[in-house]
Amino acid sequence: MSIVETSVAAPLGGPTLPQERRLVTAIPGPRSQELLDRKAVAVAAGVAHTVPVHAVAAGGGVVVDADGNSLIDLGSGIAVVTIGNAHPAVVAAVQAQAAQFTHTCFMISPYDSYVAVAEALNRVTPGDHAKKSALFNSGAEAVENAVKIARKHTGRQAVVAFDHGYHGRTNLTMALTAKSMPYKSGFGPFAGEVYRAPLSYPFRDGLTGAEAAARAISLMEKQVGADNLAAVIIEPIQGEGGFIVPADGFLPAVVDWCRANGVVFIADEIQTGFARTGAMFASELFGIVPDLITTAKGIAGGLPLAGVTGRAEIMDAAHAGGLGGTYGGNPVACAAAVAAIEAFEAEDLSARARAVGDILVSRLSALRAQDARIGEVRGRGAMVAAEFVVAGTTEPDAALASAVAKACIAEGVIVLTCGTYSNVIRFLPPLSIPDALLHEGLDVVAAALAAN
Ligand code: PLZ
Repeated sequence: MSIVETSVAAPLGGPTLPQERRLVTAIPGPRSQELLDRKAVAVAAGVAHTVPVHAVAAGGGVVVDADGNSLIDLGSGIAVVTIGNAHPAVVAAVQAQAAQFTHTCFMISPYDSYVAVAEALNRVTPGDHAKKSALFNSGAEAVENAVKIARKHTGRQAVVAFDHGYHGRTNLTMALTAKSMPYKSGFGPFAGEVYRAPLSYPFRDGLTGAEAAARAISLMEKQVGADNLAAVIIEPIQGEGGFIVPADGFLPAVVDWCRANGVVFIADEIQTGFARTGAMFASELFGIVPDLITTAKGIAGGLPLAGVTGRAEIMDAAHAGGLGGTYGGNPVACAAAVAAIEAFEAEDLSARARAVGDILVSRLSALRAQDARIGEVRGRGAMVAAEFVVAGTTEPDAALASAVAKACIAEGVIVLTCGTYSNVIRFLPPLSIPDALLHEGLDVVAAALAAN
């Protein structure tokens, strides 16, 4: 019998769910375990999971599983449901659009919601220059297309990405991604003409922003050559790499160098975008205006959609028919994005992200003051992380990060790890989480740390 048929009646999702942590079985409970057994047989082993529960509903700040457990969500499905899972405006927009039509292919016959998303992206992204957008299905696909556009515009081929960078799992984006295991190992050969520059990682390199920028620029000049370089791509705050916030001045110096040398500066805001960092886009926090910006994740409240937005003259470099894809800018996903972007603005979710961030930083900093195994607490807005080290050193402690994360999950709190050295726990709660639940989640984190 299938797990769905044997499940307890699925509670309604979205904001109607009781906002509580509730454990009625061990994690995983028997119904989740049944699904995990089926998954192991039916789904390729490469598609792993970190939280062993079978989700049946989610909303506000909780995920409810098939056994009736209610877990506090401090991960938002990797920074996707920033506005809250099953946000009522997104649900209504999806239902209305799905009843109207589900697909025409925008390259065959265009429709309004795609154009509306492009207009909204052009309006809400940094800079007041003329902009255009193109829509795709996933973050990786947006990154691939940003590189295609930059190459066509410049007539150059090389691309520079950074240490600790993450840009996706497709062939070009694997080449751009820094970390081998699990993203790249055994999957080569990778795309050519990709070069890696050193980042600014204040906790580990002790450099000022200007010094770190000079180091990166020297590599670009000496090992690549500006005349060969189409684009520089960087996450304003590295996500998968460990929530690394560059030192002040690093990003502006890199942008200035790009502009002086005709290199397209691409900000990958797939994880940082849409109010996550306390601004609509993290670029604003660093005072930079990217030439191109890639978006996905938070854009559509959980529906798969991604975008490339940027200077109109760069975006228009690709010939008619040069960009597209069967599903890119699917009408249901676009309707969701229109509703989500409205909610970001109407609910002032950037302010909410800053308030959530204040709670995260003050609670985690208090923990750090008592426990030298937390080397650094860092982040912006509701994108905050704790980096674990061997006390008194900067030596990464991946085992501790993993043990604490596992203990939190067992106690009904979803936390995610990240980092090149796998020693970082990151906090990305949905902005719809009630403050009391966020505090309870952090109490569980504190207890898990004390017990390990
Ligand atoms: N660029 C900055 O964060 C996706 C990946 C999780 P896709 N990050 C989560 C995993 O293990 O696959 C991401 C990102 C940045 C690009 C991407 C890629 O976005 O929508 O996963 O393709």
